[in-house]
Amino acid sequence: MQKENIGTFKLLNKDNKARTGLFYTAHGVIQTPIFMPVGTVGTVKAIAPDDLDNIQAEIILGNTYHLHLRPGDELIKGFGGLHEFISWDKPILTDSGGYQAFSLSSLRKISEAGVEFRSHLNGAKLNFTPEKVIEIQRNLNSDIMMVLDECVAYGTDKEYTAKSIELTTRWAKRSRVYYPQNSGQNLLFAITQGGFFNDLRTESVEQLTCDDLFDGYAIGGVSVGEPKPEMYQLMEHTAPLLPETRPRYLMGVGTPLDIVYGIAQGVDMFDCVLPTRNARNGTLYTSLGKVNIKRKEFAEDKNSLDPNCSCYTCRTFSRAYLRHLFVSQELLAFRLNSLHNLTYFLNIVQKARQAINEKRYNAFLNEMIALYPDEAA
Ligand code: PRF
Ligand code: ZN
Repeated sequence: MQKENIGTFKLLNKDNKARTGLFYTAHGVIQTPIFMPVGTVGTVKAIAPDDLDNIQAEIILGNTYHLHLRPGDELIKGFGGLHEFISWDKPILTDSGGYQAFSLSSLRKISEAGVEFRSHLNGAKLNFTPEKVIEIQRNLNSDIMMVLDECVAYGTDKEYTAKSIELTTRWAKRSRVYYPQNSGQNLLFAITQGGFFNDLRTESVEQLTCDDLFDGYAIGGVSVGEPKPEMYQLMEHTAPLLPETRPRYLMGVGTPLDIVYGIAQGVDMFDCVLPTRNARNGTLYTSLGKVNIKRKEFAEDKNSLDPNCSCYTCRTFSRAYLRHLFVSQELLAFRLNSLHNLTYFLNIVQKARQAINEKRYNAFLNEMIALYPDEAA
């Protein structure tokens, strides 16, 4: 990638609020809207990089907190960075670890300086500051770094949430001061918060976007246990407030329908453990809806899992064999199921891009609502 192009976000087409674009990072260009497979500890579980290439994954996630704990970001730096360490030469986005401090750890203490908490592995005391998580992500050499933020729990009151967005803004600005290269080798995204209060969401976006300091903007604090209609309302309110000229990333979302709905609101990037986690418990997404592969009805089923999928799993194996692998707890089940589910999620964003480019996104959204009637808000 030519240095001067890094951080460029080129808008290609719009269909109402939905948009397609190209985002330039140090390890290549990603097409948006995009789904990013989650590889928290430096591996997309059960899947090797050549599989990821085959299913045309364009960018994967890693996690600052997990990789700092094990094997250590200094060690990874010694290998030339995370791409070299894990043998993946396409873009990597790393989450800041702030969210893990809130979701995994007990005994966390939040202050102006940062967040103090204990390792979920050995109980060791950790101190994450905005500067520290940038330093870790620089050691990892991630293409897209995320700032440290505070993700408040669902149901947090307005008074606390109002103070919290101010802190998240001060942390984001400290991160930018610590690594001042806008459009640098390591791009930096800010994370907007604000709980489920529209006015605080607006305020958080205004505080973080006013000086155009960041290479992209995320919506954090969603999918924290709220009812679906609240989540959809929040997306609808917040996504259009974000700058038109920067990529917008909805963190930790979601189901196929959530993603398609988010795209309709103008979101460009998504990540979620759903395809890989569900693959490992036998829940598979198909063009005909969700399938639980362990069910008896598939015991002698000679058909492929999804007649409309061209992944290795669907090209090669019967439902009966996939069921057998799963009920026998064979390791191959994890790989084949994960390959298929990731293919399904990557196909959704591919189809979404095509629908936007052909100005028929609303019809595509309605097809998806029809496919997942129980999930529609
Ligand atoms: N902040 C960060 N990472 C996240 C989130 C957040 O709010 C979410 C929200 N569900 C997922 N991952 N830093
Ligand atoms: Zn398949």
